[in-house]
Amino acid sequence: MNKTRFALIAMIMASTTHLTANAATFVITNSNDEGAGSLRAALVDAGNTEGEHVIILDNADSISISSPLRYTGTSPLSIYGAGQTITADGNHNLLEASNGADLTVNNIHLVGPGGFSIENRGDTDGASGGKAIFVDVRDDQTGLVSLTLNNVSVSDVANHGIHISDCNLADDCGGGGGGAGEGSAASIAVRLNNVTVNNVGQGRFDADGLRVDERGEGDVHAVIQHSTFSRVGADGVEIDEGQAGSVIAHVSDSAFMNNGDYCDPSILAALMPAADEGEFEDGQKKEADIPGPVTGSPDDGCFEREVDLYDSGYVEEYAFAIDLDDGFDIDEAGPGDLQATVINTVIEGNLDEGLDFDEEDGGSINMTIIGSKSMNNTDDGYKHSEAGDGGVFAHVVDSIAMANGGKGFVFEEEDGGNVAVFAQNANTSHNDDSDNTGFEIVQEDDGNGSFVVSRSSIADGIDNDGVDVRN
Ligand SMILES: [Ca+2]
Ligand SMILES: [Ca+2]
Ligand SMILES: [Ca+2]
Ligand SMILES: [Ca+2]
Repeated sequence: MNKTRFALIAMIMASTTHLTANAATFVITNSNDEGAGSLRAALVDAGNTEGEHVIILDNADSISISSPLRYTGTSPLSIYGAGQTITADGNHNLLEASNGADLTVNNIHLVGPGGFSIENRGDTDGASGGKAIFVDVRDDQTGLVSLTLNNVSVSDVANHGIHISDCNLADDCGGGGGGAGEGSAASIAVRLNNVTVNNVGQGRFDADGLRVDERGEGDVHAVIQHSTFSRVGADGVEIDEGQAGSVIAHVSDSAFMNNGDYCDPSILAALMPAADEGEFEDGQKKEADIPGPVTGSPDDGCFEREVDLYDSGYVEEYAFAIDLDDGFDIDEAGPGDLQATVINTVIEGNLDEGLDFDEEDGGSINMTIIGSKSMNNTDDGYKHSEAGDGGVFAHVVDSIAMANGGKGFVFEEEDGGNVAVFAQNANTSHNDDSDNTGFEIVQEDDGNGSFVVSRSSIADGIDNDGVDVRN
């Protein structure tokens, strides 16, 4: 052990041993998958004793594991690496806190077996697909559950890169406002600093870079800084908050790039029905006469099929689409707000929206975007939709939306509430067909709508439905 390492260990020990009488520090001295002195053994020992635990990987070698590293304790655990790589030799989770413990991980790389795609899935034959880090919140948990990652990278797992689940349905929780499941009274805090998530979620449908499922009472607090999410099969980051509670997210100096391509259009487009949409008069088309769900594809879950019927039961319209995903997706439902700040962040080349924030039921969207760029995303650059009571309040400062397939900046407000957007030094061009596509601000029904624009260049125009624009 060199002097620097020794000093670090001494410092960590000094700073933690006073925490509780039972606190234990484990120094890992070999890179074996199991047995005395291994990381696995330390996790088991820590899980069997009360108190705040520290594990220090003092062995510079990397570790190859043949099954998940599991901490079953409920006391906080901190793991300090020195840049080691932990590699999974199969399609399984790497590191789990299976009883909702607060978990802190520093200076470690977690790597799955890789090679996953829709044509080489990780969720067949009863497998669910490995995750790099999985924190499972207890059903009876209260207070705040925290996951803190510093200088951590995760890559090459089939399922979510990082998953925190406060939902009793585990991987079947589903996403979005319609997400199912029940959760504990606890809130979730996730802090990522200098975290790289790359090439994960390519082995199954709806597997994200960072996924937070929050149900029951409780909020999600997310702080993401100096972090990158790229080549994720589904969303770079997805936060799903259902029932009571809010989402409060702060993102700075980060990047969301080229995410959302698990349902690879270059493979699936040829499997779409020849007529992938249709609109009919009442009495013209029976449901049995339109294309049915796609079957026999590499993953039939990738095909969205929407059918609207007349009261008579005849088809009014139908449409098929391939389900692609976003750079950064937040869905907040039930009572509670969606508050977010996005600062000095790049959102580029994602296969659906760059940023897609939805708030429904009681509560508002409070959004601040500073010094950020959203470019070359397939749909909108930054999309915000609010429904139910509550409004949309947004500041866009020194930020760019350019060459997105949809609109640049979208702020939609429905039901009770107002929409107020302020833009200063915003720059938009070449979004969609450039016909009033730089900003879209919508006041759907009752309430006020205002858009104040200062020192901005909106070359592709403004679509202000029910909204007053002031320069
Ligand atoms: Ca909860
Ligand atoms: Ca809520
Ligand atoms: Ca809400
Ligand atoms: Ca509203």
